[in-house]
Amino acid sequence: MARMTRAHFLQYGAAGGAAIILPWRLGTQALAAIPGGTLDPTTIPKYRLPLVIPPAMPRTPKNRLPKGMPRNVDYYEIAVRQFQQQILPTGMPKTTVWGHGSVNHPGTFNYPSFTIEARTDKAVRVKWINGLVDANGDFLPHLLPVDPTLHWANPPGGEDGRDMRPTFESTPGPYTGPVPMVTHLHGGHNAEESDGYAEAWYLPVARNISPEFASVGSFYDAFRSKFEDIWGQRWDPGTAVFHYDNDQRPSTLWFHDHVLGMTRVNVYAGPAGFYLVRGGPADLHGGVLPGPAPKLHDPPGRRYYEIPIVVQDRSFNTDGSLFYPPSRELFDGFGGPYIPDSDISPIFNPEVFGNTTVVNGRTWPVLHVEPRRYRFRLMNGCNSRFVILKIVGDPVAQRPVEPALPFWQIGTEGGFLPAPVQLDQLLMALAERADVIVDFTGLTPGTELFLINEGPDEPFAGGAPGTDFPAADPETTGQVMKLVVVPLASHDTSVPPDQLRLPAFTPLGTADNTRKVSLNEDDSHVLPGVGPREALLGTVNEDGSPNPLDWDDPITENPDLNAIEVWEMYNFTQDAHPIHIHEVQFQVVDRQPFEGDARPPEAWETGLKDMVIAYPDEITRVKALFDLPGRYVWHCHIVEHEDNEMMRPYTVG
Ligand SMILES: [Cu+2]
Repeated sequence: MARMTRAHFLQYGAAGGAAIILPWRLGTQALAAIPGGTLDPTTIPKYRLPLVIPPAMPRTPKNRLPKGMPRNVDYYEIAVRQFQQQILPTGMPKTTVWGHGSVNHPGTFNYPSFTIEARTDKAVRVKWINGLVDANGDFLPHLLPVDPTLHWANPPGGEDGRDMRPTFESTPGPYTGPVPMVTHLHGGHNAEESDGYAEAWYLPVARNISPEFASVGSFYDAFRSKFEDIWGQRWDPGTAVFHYDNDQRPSTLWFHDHVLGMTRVNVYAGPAGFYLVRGGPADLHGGVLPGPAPKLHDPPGRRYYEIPIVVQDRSFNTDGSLFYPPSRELFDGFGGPYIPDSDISPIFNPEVFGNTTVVNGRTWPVLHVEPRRYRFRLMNGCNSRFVILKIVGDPVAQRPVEPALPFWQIGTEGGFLPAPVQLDQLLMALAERADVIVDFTGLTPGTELFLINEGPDEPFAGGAPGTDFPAADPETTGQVMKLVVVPLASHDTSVPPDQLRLPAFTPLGTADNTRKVSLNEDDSHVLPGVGPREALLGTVNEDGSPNPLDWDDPITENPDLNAIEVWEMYNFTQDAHPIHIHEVQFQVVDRQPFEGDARPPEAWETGLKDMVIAYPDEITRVKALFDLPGRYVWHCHIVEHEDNEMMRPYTVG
């Protein structure tokens, strides 16, 4: 959904009727400043704090394991809590955020969360605790404005009104009640009861929650019973226990909230972390790749050469608090009428862009690197922003900047690529992961390099910076991290990336079925020229026209158990959407313009993936094996889209 351009604005202004506040966007620039908080991002000093390398998440100690826990399961008890963290540089205020931590290890609460280290074919079980309560045991309200007019979890609706779009007599303010949550392991090959279904949420246990409220989502009880029948472990109130078999290739997964209609604000507030699967025949032997990564019981001061890096955009207020748009008006100047006097939500913004870059929980950090090879596990953890990452010498040079060092991409969401791919830049959609090697060998200590972002400060529709869209502001969101070369302190025994042989994967066989699905955008049905209202998934009619469907329409995607299917995603919108299918790792087959010939996947898309960019006016084809029965979801990972109808349930078997 393109933010309103001048042409759009004039068209919509001409529609008349609606009260219009002139947006600041009507300037001489193509795009005006991103709506932000009271903290001017250009006043935040860059490269003051070191990059935080999240340690490994500790497990529940043996003497505290629940009765009957099998010995071969790694067991964790992980809560989400609210705390303060120095995200802005020292000397500036701390920020109140949410993050996960082990309840048995009080020092482990952090944004982003500590990393779960898992092994292929060794089960992990996590008791996920919604710990959003204060010291008195009262619930903590949300840190950010929650729009109650979406089709969302809606705990105040009680058992009859939960997981619905409520009706209102007058335009409501933000929801300030207890926060529902449910954790999804993104990229995991998991049974439905452990997948973190959007309607399997639960509130914290708090003493001041009205008995009228639903305390759990529509699917919580069914999945709890199923889990207890299979594994014999109870779900205590305010928790869910999920079991992950890790019967998948070594890969870079991550965990984050997935509650219906609130994921965007829950994730923006902080709780998310890496989950790395290692080992088995599809991994490389130790020492082939740069390492080590953090592991349990590491001594302090240990140097790491494998580092997970999550890039996120955020905005702040001068008191250090997170800023998230509190009104639709900040998106396109549309000041009402809102629901119930129209069909436009009052608070929800169709896309949200932050005006700072936060990396592993700090704005614009610095990483000291030795002149040797590093393995970076990069992830785009933004809400709406696509990034194009590059390593350069001058962070404010005219875009596009000449790269100083290449990335060697060795893996993606579903594990290793067939062969390393040398790239000048990394285009990363939301939730995409890039496992890369960067070789700093031979660089003189004192050399300064910069990781920059040349993606746009607006929705992405494909193309190149400077040609098809203005690159992100070089003073702010166009910068990510500084890399300073320090003297070599270790012997690098890793294999140079151009000589690496990566473990092969077995491609999927011929498809049993092909289905057409669609990506759509919808404007107001009652106010001419006002929109977008929401984005939707759907199917494709016989005549090739789109058939957009809501979250609660009957299920249309229902692969047979163990079927291999090709999904043809028709993107009828003007923007690229990053599409995620739960439970599977798929192969990208090809992309075909509505009018034109198909082209093969990009070189860095030739492994297994759980995310794919679907470009406007194109059919994007992916192929997957649906080998777990149950009810899952597929959705756009622009989390603002996901929260407002761009998600659909699907069933296997
Ligand atoms: Cu989308």
